[in-house]
Amino acid sequence: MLRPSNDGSRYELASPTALPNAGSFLWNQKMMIQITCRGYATAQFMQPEPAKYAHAPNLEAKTFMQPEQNYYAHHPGRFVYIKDEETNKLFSAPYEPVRAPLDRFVFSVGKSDVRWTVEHLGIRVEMTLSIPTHDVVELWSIKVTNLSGRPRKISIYPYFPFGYMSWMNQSAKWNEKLIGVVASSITPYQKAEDYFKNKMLKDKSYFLCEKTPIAWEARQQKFEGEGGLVAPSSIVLSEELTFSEANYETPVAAVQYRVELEADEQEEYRFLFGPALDNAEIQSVRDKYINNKEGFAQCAKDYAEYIARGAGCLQIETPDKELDNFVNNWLPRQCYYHGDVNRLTTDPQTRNYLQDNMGMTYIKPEVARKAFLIALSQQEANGAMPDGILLSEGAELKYINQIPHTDHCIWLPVGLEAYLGETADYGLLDEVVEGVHGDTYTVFERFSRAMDWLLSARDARGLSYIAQGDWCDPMNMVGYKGKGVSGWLTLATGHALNLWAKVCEQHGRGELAAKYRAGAQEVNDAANAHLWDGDWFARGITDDGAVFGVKGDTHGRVWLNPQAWSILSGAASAEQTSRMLAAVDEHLATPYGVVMFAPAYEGMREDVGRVTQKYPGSAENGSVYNHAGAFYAHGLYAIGEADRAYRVLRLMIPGPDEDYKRRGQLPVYIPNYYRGAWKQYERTAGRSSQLFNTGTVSWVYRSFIESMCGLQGDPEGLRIQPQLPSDWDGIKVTRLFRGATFKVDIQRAGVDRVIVKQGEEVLPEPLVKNIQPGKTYELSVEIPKPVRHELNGVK
Ligand code: CEZ
Repeated sequence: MLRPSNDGSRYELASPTALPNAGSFLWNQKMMIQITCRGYATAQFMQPEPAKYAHAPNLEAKTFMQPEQNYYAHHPGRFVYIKDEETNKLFSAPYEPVRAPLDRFVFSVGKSDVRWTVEHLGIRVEMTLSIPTHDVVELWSIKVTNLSGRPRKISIYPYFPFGYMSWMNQSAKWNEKLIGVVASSITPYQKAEDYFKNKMLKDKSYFLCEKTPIAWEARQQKFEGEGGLVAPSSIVLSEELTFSEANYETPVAAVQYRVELEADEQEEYRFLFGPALDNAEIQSVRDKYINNKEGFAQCAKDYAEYIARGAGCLQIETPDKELDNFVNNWLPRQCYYHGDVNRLTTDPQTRNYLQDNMGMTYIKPEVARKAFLIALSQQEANGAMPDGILLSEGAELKYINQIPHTDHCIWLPVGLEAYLGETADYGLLDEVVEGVHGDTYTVFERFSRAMDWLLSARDARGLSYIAQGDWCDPMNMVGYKGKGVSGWLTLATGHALNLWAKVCEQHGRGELAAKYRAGAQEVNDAANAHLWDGDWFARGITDDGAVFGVKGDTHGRVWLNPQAWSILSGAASAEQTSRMLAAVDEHLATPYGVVMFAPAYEGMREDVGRVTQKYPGSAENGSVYNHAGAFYAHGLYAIGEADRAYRVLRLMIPGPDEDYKRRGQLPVYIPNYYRGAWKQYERTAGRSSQLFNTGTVSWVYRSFIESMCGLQGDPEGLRIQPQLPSDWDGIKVTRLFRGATFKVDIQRAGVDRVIVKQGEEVLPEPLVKNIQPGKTYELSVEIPKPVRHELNGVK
């Protein structure tokens, strides 16, 4: 049903019904398209705010991508109908809207394209989607082959609906000169000032054809008639499409090619689909990609090169081939997507911006460097970080970024730790950053100011205020009256201060290091005094003084984040840690990963907030929220819990075997969550959100590189401290680091500590110093055998 290509660069799904919502995504800095195996698509482009060029059949709210989004017959999609002219039989590729039982189906997901092969009625349809590196347009090639061994007469009808574009003005018609259907609309608005803002919006959508079709349809209703999408009247009841126009009617692009194909004969068609300001722009797109014979090929090559630049810094060979495939091919691709386009928003949440760039550190560290400078230039006068970082001229803080969250400063030293480890670019700290609020400080000073703010934003007990949310966005009513505190944020503050203290020390600022270490100690002490519940840390204390995330709670009893971060911050003693790990195993571990908390809430708790209103087991309400799991894995590696950490990470990747159906997703990205609440809702537990925007991946990539493979930078060079799962004997790793290539063979041996050999020379400690860019280092690394195995006499 599902298999990778030999080199892992593609995944192929052989059924349109086994994982009906499984899909893939392509992006560039201006657009993104997510498309399912059955042909439904959600695409957006930036102008500079996100917009659509193919719409739902009624006016949509403009909001972020939806988890577990559903598809329906009229959902935007890209389809091709095939009619046998002799029998009048019909099917559609890739599968929707006709849903005919197919003889063969292959949905093939590549890193830089998406392809389908569909066979039915003795006809093969091959569809390929690619996008350019810089423009907003979809490039479609549709190849039709006669497999039946006899001459055939067929009609081919690409069907690309535009949907309901606007309630003010929408239409579509055939354009002779452009050779395509052009739909026009006016983005609805009501304020006079918006007229001027909207003037330059790309309100046209087009479907251009390389070859002139014999007929077309531009009006959705005319195309469908009474037959509906399963048997559109203008296909089934008429020999030719009817040349309809849409005049303030829902527009569509459907065109018809009638062909006679000899046995084995093939026809190829090419199309462009996208948004434009006016016909001149559409003409220029046509000139570039269709009139220029090399347009498609050049575009595919350029785009593949663009994607290849995000290949990352790690290739592994482990006993788990599916893991290798994911880590070598798909995980860096997803990190690159986040780091390169910032989720296609003009005001990414500050925590997302900083964490997405943490992932970019391992792919293009210069991008991460710049992100620190951009973010810090928007630091508020009091040292706080704003809720979102504005990335384009005229951008505004919108939606979630108008709600005060108190955690944004945390992510500065967290991301910096990764960045300095990877680059040792301590010069960054001395850069002078002019602020948008008129102040000027160095990076170092700005970090200190952010840490000072964290220290100041605490109550009399020393616990961190939560306002209307922390990392958990929808935890909006714990502290909206101004008193509530976050247990997680308190512990995260401890961790951030310790991380920053270390940098202060490395930067020759011992007195500041001492100050921030003392601050961390104070914060950790406060957490221990007010939040330790005997076996785990509580999640917070509400405005009215109720401690929650404690044994007495029927819902939201144990939360993962405070446990993970108490390990990182040093607040948890060894004794506390072992109690917490046992509690996590008991309350939060599920076959599909570790849930963010349990039991999931089943009704509104007004002193916690809208997280409790989400459906139990979905999103932040007790799902396997992978971002939280990634923090936990990071914490586990910090204390040498390699097996637990690996299990948490491995369960984030769909598969193998039957697990795919449960997750419903291809192993080409990690989703933001899998359904949790598995005790309450066993049937849906493990189901993927299908949302590939998530801070998870930066952490997971980091964990595989720095912890599992144990190849982490420090000021002197590359430190080697692998933490393999105990049932692995060894792995091979290629790691790019500071311009050099490290080929590392890691094997278990009868040693009591990590021994690194470079050639015949045993290094005095597991650290490669004086790294020469351009050089290849071949290292053999011996690591101790797992204690447990020796005790059991298993190996
Ligand atoms: O958004 C993410 C945020 O982008 O939720 C995370 C948070 O840390 C990230 O910064 C945890 O809350 O508002 C909501 O209810 C949504 O659930 C968002 O919080 C969530 C969506 O998954 C975004 O796609």
